[in-house]
Amino acid sequence: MSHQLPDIDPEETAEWVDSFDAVVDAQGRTRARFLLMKLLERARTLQVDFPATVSTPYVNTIPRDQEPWFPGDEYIERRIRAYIRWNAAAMVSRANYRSEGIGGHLATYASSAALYEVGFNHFFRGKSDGGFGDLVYFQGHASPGIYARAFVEGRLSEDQLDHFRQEVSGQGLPSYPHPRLLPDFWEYPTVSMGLGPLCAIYQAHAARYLRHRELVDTGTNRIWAFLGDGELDEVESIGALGVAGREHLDNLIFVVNCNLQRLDGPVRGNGKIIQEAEATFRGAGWNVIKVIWGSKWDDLLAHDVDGVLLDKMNNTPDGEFQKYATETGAYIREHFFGPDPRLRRLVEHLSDADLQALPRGGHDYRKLYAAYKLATEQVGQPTVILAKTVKGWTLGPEIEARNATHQIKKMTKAQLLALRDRLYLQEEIPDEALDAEQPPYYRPPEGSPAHEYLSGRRKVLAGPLPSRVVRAVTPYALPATKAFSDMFAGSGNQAASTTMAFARLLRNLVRDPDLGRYVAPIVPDEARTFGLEPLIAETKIYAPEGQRYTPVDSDLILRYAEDRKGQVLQEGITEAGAMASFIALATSYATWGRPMLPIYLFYSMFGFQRVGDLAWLLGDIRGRGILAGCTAGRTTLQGEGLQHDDGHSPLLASVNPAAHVYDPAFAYEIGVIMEDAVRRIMGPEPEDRFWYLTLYNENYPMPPLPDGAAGDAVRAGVLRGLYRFAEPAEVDAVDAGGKAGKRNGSARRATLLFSGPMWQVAMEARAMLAAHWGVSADAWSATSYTELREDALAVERANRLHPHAERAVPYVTEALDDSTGPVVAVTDYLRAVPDQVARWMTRPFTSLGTDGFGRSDTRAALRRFFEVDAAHVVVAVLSALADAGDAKRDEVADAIARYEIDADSADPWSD
Ligand SMILES: Cc1ncc(C[n+]2csc(CCOP(=O)(O)OP(=O)(O)O)c2C)c(N)n1
Ligand SMILES: [Mg+2]
Repeated sequence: MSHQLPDIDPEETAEWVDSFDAVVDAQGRTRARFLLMKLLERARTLQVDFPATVSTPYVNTIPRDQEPWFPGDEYIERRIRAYIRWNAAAMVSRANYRSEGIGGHLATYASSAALYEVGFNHFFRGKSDGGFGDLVYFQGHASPGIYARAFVEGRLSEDQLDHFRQEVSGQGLPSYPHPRLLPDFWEYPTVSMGLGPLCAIYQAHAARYLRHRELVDTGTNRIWAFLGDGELDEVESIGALGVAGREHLDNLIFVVNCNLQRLDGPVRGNGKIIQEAEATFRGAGWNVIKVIWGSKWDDLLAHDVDGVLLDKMNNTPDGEFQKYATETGAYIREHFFGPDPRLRRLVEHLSDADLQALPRGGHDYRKLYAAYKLATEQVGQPTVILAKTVKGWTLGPEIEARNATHQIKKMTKAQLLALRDRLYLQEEIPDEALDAEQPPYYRPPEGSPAHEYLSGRRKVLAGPLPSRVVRAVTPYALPATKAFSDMFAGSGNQAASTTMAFARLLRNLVRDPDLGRYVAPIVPDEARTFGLEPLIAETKIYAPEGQRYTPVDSDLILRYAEDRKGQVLQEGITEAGAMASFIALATSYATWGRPMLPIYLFYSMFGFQRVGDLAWLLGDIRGRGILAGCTAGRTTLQGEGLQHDDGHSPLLASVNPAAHVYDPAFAYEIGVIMEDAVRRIMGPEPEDRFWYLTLYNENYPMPPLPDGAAGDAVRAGVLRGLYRFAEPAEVDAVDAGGKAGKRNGSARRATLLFSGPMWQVAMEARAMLAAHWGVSADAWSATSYTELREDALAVERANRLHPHAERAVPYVTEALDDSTGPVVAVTDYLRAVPDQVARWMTRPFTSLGTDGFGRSDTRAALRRFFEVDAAHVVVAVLSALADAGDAKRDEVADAIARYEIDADSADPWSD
């Protein structure tokens, strides 16, 4: 590298290199390394800019002489920690003795108790001062410890602890952080590993967005994310680190509990997870603080004049460190210190017991305090604290650092006694009180020093945590109907797609004088595909640093405009990131007391199937907002092929209990659905639900919403999921090739159901049925099979459980009852979508859909291939009529021949 730069003083350079060579020769590599490190440190002090090295030696980042004064009462904090440790273990154990197999975790919290307690006693801010406090993402498997602290604080009762993992009674404690099931307590779901850290990064990003846009003052609030070292394996954990580095999110702190173990065994048995993580985080622009060794190691390091201890620390793999955590002092002396006489001498003055008790940094309260303090003072960078701990710490030799530790859920009486002694709780938990199956809980009485201290600290730090608070806010004035009525007018002769209609509605919403600024449009990298260039030019892309360059299209009206106060979140090519951003804004009503209306538009194929787990988290966290799956439909998106053609997202969305799923065909349907959604999200009685709309890029003239009572009926039907779009067709003439038709009224009847662009197919088939086969069909827009199914299931249940009540009829059954003949549904998704309502059909029901892998071709070719074109709909109707004796088999055969259907081709979905 440097040889490409001119050397202005080769002699001086040679002198420096020679002296360095001499050090290596005379004093060895360790000393040479030391000198280099010193020089780099000096360079940093003198602000000589030099690219950061990715890793540092395996020692604490903060040297002993730079540790701040510890302001707490260490003795009493240790007592409090002991109570919490005890109650956490007792709760899980009791639950498992009572209900075999109910599960729970002992070892995760046991390793991270000090990590949390330093936070609770000195850093995490609550909300009792009217502020929003700190946003803390607790490691999912550490939840027993968080419940145990809430119990010690008096926030949870013994009875509640005894309902750990038994939620059905209504008063139980969820196994993990689930705001859906314990909405006054948990705030951020984390247990699906990787999603917590990802969401925390975007939470920090969204906090800045809200601040820059002057919507919420989030300036003093920190986001803390606690995660496991094994969790770093998840791509979601580390995939967005660059966002935090790039945007200088110094409101964000990660604490990684590096107990060197995951569920099965060591995280990096042959390597060093802390060193690997350090390099990853540093490379992404994070401030890294390593807390590896407890205070007792400081003296040893101070005497390590030959650097042999440091070498040993650097060269010992994690698997070995795990082993030391299970071994005696003699073993450690022999294997860690033993091989090198200089090392052995370093610990001559220590007994075996001393050696065994040399603690790791993550259990050393002062070291952690120093790290947290530094992290909270860091400016311009997010911080990660990598704290080395022992998994199952204090739980005794049969549990600590064992490979099976994660799975241990019950403790024997002997183990509990040992734990009690280790925690010095003989007075609080006397022998006679200790029953293995029902170990007692312990809460320090009110007025006791521990209780006073504990509540005093939380008072200073603005109240308890976690605590989910939904503040009452004055509802916004909902957008004037003009924003929506634009959708109701139709497009005349002009062809438009539902995506274009939606983009226009979005622009109307953003321009709304009351609601507009709270709308947060989100896209990964597809704004152009969805026709959002005008929106970008108008409201600009959020960019924390503004636009520091002249955009290439600066002379155009539709230019790529970035701004510190920009409204559009263009998150780059990261569906997971965009979804995490959406989640942060979808919950800002709770987090920041500021309801927002996030509207996330994505390529529908890269929606639920890509980030389905985040969508599940969105339901858990009670998010409110609009998801729009654009370029939807397996045959409507032409020319893209198998990995782009979405033929199943409405089905994937339908399994999410928080989702309202709609598949609109026309602009006015979008208007009706969105008007309802905006009211239910932002209105006076908001619902903790989200909406999923599929949007297409096929252009056709958009019909208007009918006026008056007819329009009202359509509106109601659109929201319920089904309404009649076209009356039964007139059948007054039958062409020469067809069978004898009858005049309308006595003609054969059928009903066609369509959704989205398949309305064209249905209407064409309706005309062909009338003209060629004397069948009068009506056509219905099925805007949501999922809503229809939910209604039908509710009715079915009510009927089942109330045998004497009058039989209620599901909406879908009732609606379709006023016509006759077979029902044929045609969808651009797999047939399971319309089949959601098959069970409530009182007429013969056939569904045509696009099962199988997508293909690239023209729409016409694809619809023929997947057997969802008008000809196939006609054949399906005739076939059903023939089954009912209302048509001859010959008619079906004639239709197949007439429309040139290859009846002997293979199923399109068979490969
Ligand atoms: C996405 C996902 N995959 C798997 C699991 C199951 N699981 C729970 S805890 C765990 C190991 C956790 O190890 P680590 O992150 O190191 O946390 P520790 O308990 O050691 O602190 C696994 C695999 C999960 N909860 N989420
Ligand atoms: Mg771990």
